[in-house]
Amino acid sequence: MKRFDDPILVTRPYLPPLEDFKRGCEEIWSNRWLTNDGPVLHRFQSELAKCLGVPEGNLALFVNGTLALELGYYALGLQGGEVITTPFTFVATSHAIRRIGATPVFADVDPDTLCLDPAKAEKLITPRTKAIVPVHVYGNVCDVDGFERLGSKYGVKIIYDAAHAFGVKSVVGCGDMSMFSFHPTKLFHSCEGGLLVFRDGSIKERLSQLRNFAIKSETECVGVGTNAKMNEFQALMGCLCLDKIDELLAYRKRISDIYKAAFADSAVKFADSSANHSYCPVLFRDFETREKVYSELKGRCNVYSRRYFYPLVTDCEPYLYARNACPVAADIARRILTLPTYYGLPMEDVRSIAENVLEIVGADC
Ligand code: T4K
Repeated sequence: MKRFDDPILVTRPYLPPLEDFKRGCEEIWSNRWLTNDGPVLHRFQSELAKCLGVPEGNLALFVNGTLALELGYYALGLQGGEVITTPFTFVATSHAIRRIGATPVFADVDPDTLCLDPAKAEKLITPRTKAIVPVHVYGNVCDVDGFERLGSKYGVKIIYDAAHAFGVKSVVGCGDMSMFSFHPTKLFHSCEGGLLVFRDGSIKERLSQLRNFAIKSETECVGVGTNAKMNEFQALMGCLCLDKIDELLAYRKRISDIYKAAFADSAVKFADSSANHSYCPVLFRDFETREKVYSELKGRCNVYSRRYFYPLVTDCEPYLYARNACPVAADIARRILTLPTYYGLPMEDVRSIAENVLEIVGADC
């Protein structure tokens, strides 16, 4: 069993060369413009549009992914309605629904992709349903065709929480809207940040107003907005990380391939089917094995894996009304562990982590 001298964390952000960041700061100094739709933000937006193949009029940047979701839901008019979503996600997906005055209704997930199952979501559609919010969890792609069908059949909005899916080309432009998180724990980041990509370009102006207190002009405030603007330093970090995106993706694929090969003939199921390898989730036989691996990796190996996403959202206090509604998700949340993956993690360390996991599990198999 290998014990690492320095702790291995589940993730570390990519940092561009400091000299490049300093050069960008010099530009910000000379602009003397720090936030509120500055020139670096505009550069970041146009580079993202090019990279994603989406017109600039169909995307908007925010200070973080949670506020991007909140304002996206709000701009699409979900307040007061029911929104069907998955409990197997980070709490932000549901918090944003609640914070705009809508009610999350939880449907179960598909046991293979771990994403919301459209057939289970359909059973919960009522006249009060305004939207469905599937999550491309770990970058694993949802059944997009299934959700498109539900959107057309019932006239409900489809909004993807694509927080984990930056770099997965096929998800861009799906549904009415998608949100990508640029938090430093993501494979691509802007210190903090969130991006909305939306089908209907006519809501761009509304989103731009909502993130700036709903101010329309010096003398007009046209709604109850908030402050969710991305600042110039975030945008600078985003531009510098975007320059490196192909390398970041390629590096993660190599890590994922090592874990995949290591667990191929074992009782450990590797659950990453994504194209961006943003996480390296593994499923164990039962809760006890998962807990043992989590604590022994930490205690004996100095490796800090994470139980994303446990507890399940419906086991968290604000959502207990739906406790026990999703047995597949509940089972997965008790058996899953995400292993370290990030740009710069040495491949021999990845091999050692996988060997440690197999050794810990060994006696139980
Ligand atoms: N929807 C979904 C499906 C999401 O997963 C998220 C966020 C959102 C929406 C909302 O997007 P944002 O508003 O965040 O843009 C983290 C993140 O805070 C959160 O962004 C993320 N999902 C969630 C899955 O994970 P924690 O509490 O696990 O982060 P923390 O601080 O424990 O960091 C994890 C590891 O990363 C640690 O071992 C330390 C390391 N780390 C972290 C940071 C921030 C670093 O090495 N450097 C750093 O700067 O929540």
